[in-house]
Amino acid sequence: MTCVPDATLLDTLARLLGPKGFTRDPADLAPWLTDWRGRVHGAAAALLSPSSTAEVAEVLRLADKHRVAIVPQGGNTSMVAGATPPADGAALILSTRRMHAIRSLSAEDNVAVAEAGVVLSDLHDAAASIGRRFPLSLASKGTATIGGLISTNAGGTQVLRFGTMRALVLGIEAVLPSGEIFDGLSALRKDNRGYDLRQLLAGAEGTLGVITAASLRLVPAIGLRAVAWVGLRESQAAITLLRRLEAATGEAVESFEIVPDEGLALVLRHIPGTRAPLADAHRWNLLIEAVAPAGAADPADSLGTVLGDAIADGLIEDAAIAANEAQAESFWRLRESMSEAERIDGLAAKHDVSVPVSAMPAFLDEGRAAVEARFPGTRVLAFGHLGDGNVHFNVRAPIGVDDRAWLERDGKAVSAFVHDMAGARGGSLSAEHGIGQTKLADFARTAGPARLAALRAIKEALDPRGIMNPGKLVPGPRAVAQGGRSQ
Ligand code: 2HG
Ligand code: ZN
Repeated sequence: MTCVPDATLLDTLARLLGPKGFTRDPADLAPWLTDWRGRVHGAAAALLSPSSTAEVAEVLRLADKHRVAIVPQGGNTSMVAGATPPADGAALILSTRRMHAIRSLSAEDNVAVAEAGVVLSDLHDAAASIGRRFPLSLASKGTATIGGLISTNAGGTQVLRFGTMRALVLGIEAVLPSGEIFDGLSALRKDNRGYDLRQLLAGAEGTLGVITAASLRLVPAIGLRAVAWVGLRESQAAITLLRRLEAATGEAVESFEIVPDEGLALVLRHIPGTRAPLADAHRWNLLIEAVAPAGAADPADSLGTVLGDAIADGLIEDAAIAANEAQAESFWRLRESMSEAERIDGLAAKHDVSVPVSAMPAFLDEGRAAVEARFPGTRVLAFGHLGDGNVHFNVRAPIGVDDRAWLERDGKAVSAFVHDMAGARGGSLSAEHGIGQTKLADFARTAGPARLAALRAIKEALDPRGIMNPGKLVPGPRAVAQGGRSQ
C-alpha cells in the first residue's frame, strides 16, 4: 500500500523543483487528471515537472522513502488510461514535459538521443534536419512524447515495415524506483550483456521506473512517396492485395490501413474540410503508402500497376493515387481523424486487438456479426493497421441509447466478448495501446498463471514498495487468472 504524501514531503519537493516544477493548483492539475477519451477521472496531490534526470532521481528517492505513488505522464494521450492517476488523490503526477531536449543527432550513427518529454513531431522535424527520419508515426504525434511512446511500446502506421516502438529503441536512460539512474543510452547495435533492462522498461507503462531519455534509431529520409486510397468490397481481397504489392515492391509498402465505409462517413461528418477520395462509397477503404529513397524509381509507378491490375481482375473496386503532397496529406487526414471523429460521435467500448494477418478478414466479418448478434443494436466500427494484423474493433451504443449509461452497463461484457474472440484466434487484447487501467481486468482474466507470476515477480524485484504507477498493467494479487484462456 502506498501512503498519502505529508506536508513535509510536499514542501521538500516544492523546494527541490521550484515554482516551475511543482504545483498543487487545481487549475494546473485539471488537464492531467482525466484520460484522453474523457472516461477515467483521477486525482493527485501535486503535479511535479522535474527538469533533469537528477531531479527525477531525487523525486523517486523521496517517493520511495515515503511510499508515495508516482504516476509518470507524457502527453497524456493514453488510450487505456495508463497515465491517469488513481481516484484516491494520494499520488504525485510526474510530468516529463520540461525534459524536452534532443541531446544529440547523428547522421553517421543514424541515432537521435531524445529526452522523455520530446514531442514526437519535434523528433520528426529534428531527424529531417539531418536528412533522416524517425519511422514511427501516429495521429497524436503533435502531443505524444517519446517517454510515453516507449513506455507503452506504441505502434502507429508504419509498424508493417519498422515494428513497434521497441524495435526503434537502441538505448534508455531511466530512473528506477530506488532513485538509482540506469544509464543504458549507449546506442550499440550489438550488446549482449544478458537481461535487457532497456526492453524491460519499454512497454512497462511506467510501472518499473521513469524513462528520462532514449537513443532512437533513425533511417534515411523518404525520397518519394505514393499514397493511395482504395475502395473494395471484401476484406479478404485486402490481404491478397497486400501480398501482391509486397511481391511487386519489396519493402516499399510502409502503411496498409483499413477504414470501413461507416468510419469514413463519420470522419466526413465530424471533421471539417474532409472529402471522400473516391466517387462512390465502398464497404472497405484502404490507405496505402509506398516509399522509395531519393533517386530510386517512383513508387507511384509500381503501386499504380498493381492497383490497375487489381481493378481489372475485380479484386478491388476503385483506387486513387494522390497527385501531390497536399492530396496525400488529405488522404492521411481521413485515416488519422478516425479516432477523433469517433470520439466526437460519442463513447465507444474501445478495443485494440491483434490476430494473425491471415485471420483478420474473418475476424472483421464474423466478429462484427457475432458482436452485433450478441449485443443487439450495437454498432461495430473496426479500423486500423490491417497490414500488421491490428484493428481497433470498437463497439458503439445502439442508436438512441445514452452511450455513457450503455457503456456503464454493457461495456465490460462487450469488451470481454471481443477480447475472447481475439484470444480464440490466437490474438492479443492489446496490440499497441498497452493494458493501463481499462484492459487490466481482462488481462488478469486471460493472461495465464505463468505470465502473471513472471510479471509480478519482475514488478516486485524492481519496485518492491509498489510506488510506480499503481493500478496499471500489473494485476493486483486478488486478480488471479480464473481459468481464462491464455493470451
Ligand atoms: C489509431 O490507430 C489509434 O487511430 C486510435 O490507435 C485507435 O481510437 C482508437 O480506437
Ligand atoms: Zn492504432
